[in-house]
Amino acid sequence: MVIHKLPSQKTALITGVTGQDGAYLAELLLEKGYVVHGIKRRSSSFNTNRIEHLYEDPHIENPRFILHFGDMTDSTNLIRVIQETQPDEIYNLAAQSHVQVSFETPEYTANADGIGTLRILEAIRLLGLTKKTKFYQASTSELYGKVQAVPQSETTPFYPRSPYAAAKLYAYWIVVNYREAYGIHASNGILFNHESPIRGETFVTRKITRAAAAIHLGLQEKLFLGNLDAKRDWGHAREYVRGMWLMLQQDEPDDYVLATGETHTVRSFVEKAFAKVGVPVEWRGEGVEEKGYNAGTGELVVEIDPRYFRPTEVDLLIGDPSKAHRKLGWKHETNLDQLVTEMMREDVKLMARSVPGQSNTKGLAHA
Ligand code: NDP
Ligand code: GDR
Repeated sequence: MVIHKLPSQKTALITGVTGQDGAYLAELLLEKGYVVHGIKRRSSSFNTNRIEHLYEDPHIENPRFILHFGDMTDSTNLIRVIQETQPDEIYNLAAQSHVQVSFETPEYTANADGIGTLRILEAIRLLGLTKKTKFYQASTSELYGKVQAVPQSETTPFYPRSPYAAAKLYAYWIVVNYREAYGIHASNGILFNHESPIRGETFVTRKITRAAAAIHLGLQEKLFLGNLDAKRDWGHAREYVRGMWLMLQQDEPDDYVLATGETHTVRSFVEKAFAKVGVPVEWRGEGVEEKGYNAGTGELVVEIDPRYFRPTEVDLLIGDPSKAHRKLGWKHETNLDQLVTEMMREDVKLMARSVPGQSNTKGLAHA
């Protein structure tokens, strides 16, 4: 395919374009006039739902959104795609991103999330793009792991608590090293949890909003969860991808925390989500015996399943985003209540489609 671009047009390459952040970032960059290339994995079923609305027929002249097959574990593929696309900016969002799954697939997670990052940095170097291509790495608040200090900032020591976090630790430091050794404009965004209606269904927020919607519509009886006491700093993904872009617009590369500065338990997320569909949750029992009941009807709606507990947990995350505020002019806008409202509204709509004759969003009139 021949890609003609105007001299003023920037080119970006996004790995992980089919994921939550990849979809929001592709949308943002296309709005800004970029030519956007995305790497997607081959899958036996469609994995492009989140970017369907951005899709352009590759047969049209000068498409601005172009997908390439690829994988973070395949250097030859990464080198070829980077050589062909000659990007001004690379956003490395691809990862096996589920913390609990990383305990089951530690070697693959290290390969894709850790060495995968090295493969891209090496490609930039081997292709002579160290002065041209700016690089963003999707680093994570999971690096802080076992609490050393709060709120966590760019200077708080890391203590990873999962194979995922250990892989991302390698990625973080190899980015710093390539920046210092070869002068690459490479930055780490240390992003705290960010969610949205297109969040993966097995992360706890989306698991809760989908289940609350399904229970409300009579499609499911109860929800099984793990550790209700974990505390997370949850923001909105759309705002966080803007922060990624801002990092690459700076004269100098650097590392930045993006967070809201507030923390909440999983338990309180459950209460907020169920409240949006008129179900007040009352808790009885302790530890794995704790259960959540619909305080109105007495029905059991939440149970603990120990299989969702992690061998090592990250108990408390609360970020200090003041550097990003000061240097990037970035600040979160959506608070947790607004985030839960939006996720619940979208999941009730989604679930209602599977109920014959049901398309209402009753109970969400106030949401
Ligand atoms: P998702 O899990 O939604 O998306 C991950 C993306 O990576 C998907 O496009 C997935 O493809 C792709 N991918 C996975 N493995 C490979 C591989 N081996 N080769 C190529 N592509 C691969 O994650 P998010 O969008 O939520 O997160 C984006 C990045 O930010 C990740 O690196 C994550 O670790 C990190 N992060 C996320 C935070 C969050 O709260 N969301 C917070 C901090 C960091 P497919 O669709 O085919 O599965
Ligand atoms: P996290 O997100 O591990 O913070 O990683 P997740 O939503 O999976 O877990 C958050 C907390 O909820 C607890 N929890 C459960 N989690 C899941 N998934 N399923 C459950 O049933 C459940 N019950 C309780 C967990 O124990 C945990 O404490 C996310 C990912 O997006 C990473 O890629 C990213 O780097 C970090 O956020 C920042």
